[in-house]
Amino acid sequence: MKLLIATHNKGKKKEFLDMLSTLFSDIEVQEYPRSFEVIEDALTFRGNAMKKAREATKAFDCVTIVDDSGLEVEALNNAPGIYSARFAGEDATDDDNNKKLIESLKNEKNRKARYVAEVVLSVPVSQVDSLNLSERSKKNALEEDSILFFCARGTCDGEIIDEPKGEGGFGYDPYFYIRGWDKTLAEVSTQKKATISHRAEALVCIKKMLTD
Ligand code: ITT
Repeated sequence: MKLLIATHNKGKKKEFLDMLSTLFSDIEVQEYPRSFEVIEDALTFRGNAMKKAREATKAFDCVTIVDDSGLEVEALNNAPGIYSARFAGEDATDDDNNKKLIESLKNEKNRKARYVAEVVLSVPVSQVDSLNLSERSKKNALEEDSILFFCARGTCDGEIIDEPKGEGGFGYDPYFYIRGWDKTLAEVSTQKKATISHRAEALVCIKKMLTD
């Protein structure tokens, strides 16, 4: 099956590749050109994820997977949320965003946070046969403009710590601490992260919708 992983975030792409290869067989990944940009101007994770999926599927006419994801911090009224990639400004790096996060939480005792991912797998109606979907599983999708959209949300609970730990993961992972593991998400392998991650939870739901 040809699949477009429509993200410019290398960390996210690596995780998708790793998880998809265990969930689906025979995936041929399509190239996603750097020049293709979707303006993320919706006000929800779902809205932005649908917009990315819709525009990429129309442009490349291919089965597509996307997510819109982010970090919600309780003491910051769930900020940065949908603005997680640009918390410290339009062209912010992960380091800039992490610095702003830690500054924003200075003297704050409540460190509860969670990651959220809204994953969308979109399938042009003309290519539905390549997925061998049952009539029942097709009913799990929203249909719009001759595209089927399978959508699911996943979350991952943790706490924000002041000092980074670990070299793995991406984004806020070096500061995202999992108490039960006594580790941040940057200290574990991609495979271990996928046992609890927001992205993995959503993807497993989508896999269930496809095999219903
Ligand atoms: P694409 O839109 O091209 O996929 P992006 O990085 O802009 O790339 P989002 O708009 O969905 O993607 O923003 C997600 C941001 O949320 C990401 O840049 C990180 O800052 C943060 N984030 C989401 N999931 C994360 C994870 O698993 N680990 C660490 N940070 C994460």
